[in-house]
Amino acid sequence: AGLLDIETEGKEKEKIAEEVAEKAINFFCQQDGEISYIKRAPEKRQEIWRKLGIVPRGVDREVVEMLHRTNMGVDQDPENLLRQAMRTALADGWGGSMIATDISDILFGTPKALLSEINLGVLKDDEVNIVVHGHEPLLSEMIVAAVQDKELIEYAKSKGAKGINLTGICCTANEVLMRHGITPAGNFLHQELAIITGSVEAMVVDVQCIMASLVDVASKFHTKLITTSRKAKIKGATHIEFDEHRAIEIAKEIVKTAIDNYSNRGKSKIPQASSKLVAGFSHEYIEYMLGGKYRASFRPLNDNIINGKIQGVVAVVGCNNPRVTQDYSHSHIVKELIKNDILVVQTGCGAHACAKYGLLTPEALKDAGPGLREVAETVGIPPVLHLGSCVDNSRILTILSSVVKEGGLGEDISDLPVAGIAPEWMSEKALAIAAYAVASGVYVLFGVGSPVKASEETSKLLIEGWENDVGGKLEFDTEPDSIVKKVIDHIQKKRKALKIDQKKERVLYDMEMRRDLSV
Ligand code: XCC
Repeated sequence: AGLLDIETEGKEKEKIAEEVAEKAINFFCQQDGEISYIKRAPEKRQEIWRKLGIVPRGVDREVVEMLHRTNMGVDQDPENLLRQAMRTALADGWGGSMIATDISDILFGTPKALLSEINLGVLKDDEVNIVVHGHEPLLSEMIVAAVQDKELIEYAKSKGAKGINLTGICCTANEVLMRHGITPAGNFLHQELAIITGSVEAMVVDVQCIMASLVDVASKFHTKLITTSRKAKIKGATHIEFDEHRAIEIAKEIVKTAIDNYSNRGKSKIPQASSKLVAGFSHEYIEYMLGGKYRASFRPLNDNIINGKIQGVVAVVGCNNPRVTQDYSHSHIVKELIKNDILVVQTGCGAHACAKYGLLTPEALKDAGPGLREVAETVGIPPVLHLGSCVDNSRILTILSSVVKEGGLGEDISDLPVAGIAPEWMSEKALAIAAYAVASGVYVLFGVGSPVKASEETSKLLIEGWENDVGGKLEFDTEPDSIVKKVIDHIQKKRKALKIDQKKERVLYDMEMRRDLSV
C-alpha cells in the first residue's frame, strides 16, 4: 500500500483495500489529466511525454481512442498514429501493468528469491498432475491453497495417487513460481508437449497465450482442458467459471475434477528433463540484496556500472515463436551478454527458456565475464535475474527509474547503458511492451521478423522517428548474433556519452598524496 501513496498506519485493512480498489478503478476509467504513476518516471522523461502530448489520461480512454483512430478513414498520418500507439502503450507499462503488479504484490506478497525447478520433468508419474496456464494470478493462487488441502490430498490418495502435483505453463506459472516456488513445466511452446506426456489430469487456463489446438490435443489423451474466464471460452473445453467471491470453493472443485480424472490416465511418458532455477527477484528484493535491510538501494549497482565491472543491464523478455527454434535465440543471446559483463533481467517465457539451460542459477556465473562474476558472487545473485511474468515488465521500469534517481548515470532512462530484447516474440502484447519501453527511452530489438516491414516509412519511423522523439527506438533483426552486437555497441555508445567508457587506473595513495587532496 505504501507504493500507492496510501498512509497505512492505523488504518483498517478493509479500508486500505477499498482505497487501492478505488485508485485502480480511476486508473482505468479516468478520462482527463494524467495517470498518477507517470510520476514514478524521471522528471526529464515526464517532460518529454508532456511536450509530445503522450502522457496517458486513463487506460480505457487511450485504448478506445486508438481503436477509433485505426478505424477506416480516421488517422491517416503514420507519425501521428504511432504517437498514439506510444500513448496507449504507456498506459499499459506505467498504468495497467504497473498497478497490476503492485496489487498482486499487496494481495499475494512481494516476491523474494527462492529455488525451484523447471521443464517437463517436473510432472510426476505417480501423482495427480495439474497444470495452470495463462496470466492471471487470482485463481492460481487459490489452486495453490487447494492442492495443500488435507482432505483433497487424502482424496487423491484414495484414488491411488501419491499426492497432487501442481505445475504451470507461461505467465501463470511465473506468478506462482515467483511467490511460492511452484515448478513450471515450461513456456509457451511446452503447452501441447505437457499434454502429450499423457500425465496431465487437468490443464487449467485463464487468458492469453492459450493455443486454440489444446482441445484437439487433449482429446487424444485423458487430459481435461478447463477454461475459467468469462472472457475466454474454447469450444470443446470444460468451463468452470472463476468467481472471486467463491474463489477457494471453485479452486477446490477444479482440483477435485483433476483427481477424479486420475483413474483415466493411460500410458504416460514424462521426459526426464529438468533444471534448477532461482526466481523471485522483485525490485524490492534486488534492492535488499544489494544493500541489506537497513541500506537497501541500487547504489552498488550504479557504482559497479560506473566502474565498468558491469557494462550495462539488458532485459531479455517475451515469448516463444514456432517460426524459430524454441529457446535458441533467448539462451544464445543471454549467454553472450553475460560473457560480456552485462547483467540480464528476464520475464515471461524468456525466463523459462534460459532457466531450462541453467542460466538462472549462481553456477552460471562460471560463464560470465570477470566483472559481472565478481559483483554477482559478492552479492549472491545469479547473472540472470527472473523478475516475473509479462505484466512484471513494469518492475523493469521501476528499476530503471530508481537507477536514474540513485545518480551518476545521467538524468533520464535514455542516458543509461541498457537495452531490451524480445528475440522470439509472438504475442501482440509484446509489441505494446516494446512501445512503452521505447517511449521510456530504451533501445529495443525484436527477433523473428517485423510486422511492418512492407512499409519503409513506418519502419523508419520506429527507428529514426521514435529516436528523435523519445530517445528510444524499435528495430527488428532476425539474427541473434547481430542483435548481440547491436546491443553491445549501443551500451558502449551510452557509456561513452556518460564518460564512463575509460577504465580508470587504480591508484594507491600515499600520505603525501592524501595531504594534497585535503588542501
Ligand atoms: Fe509467454 Fe506471458 Fe509471450 Fe505469452 S505473451 S508467450 S512471454 S506468456 Ni505474455
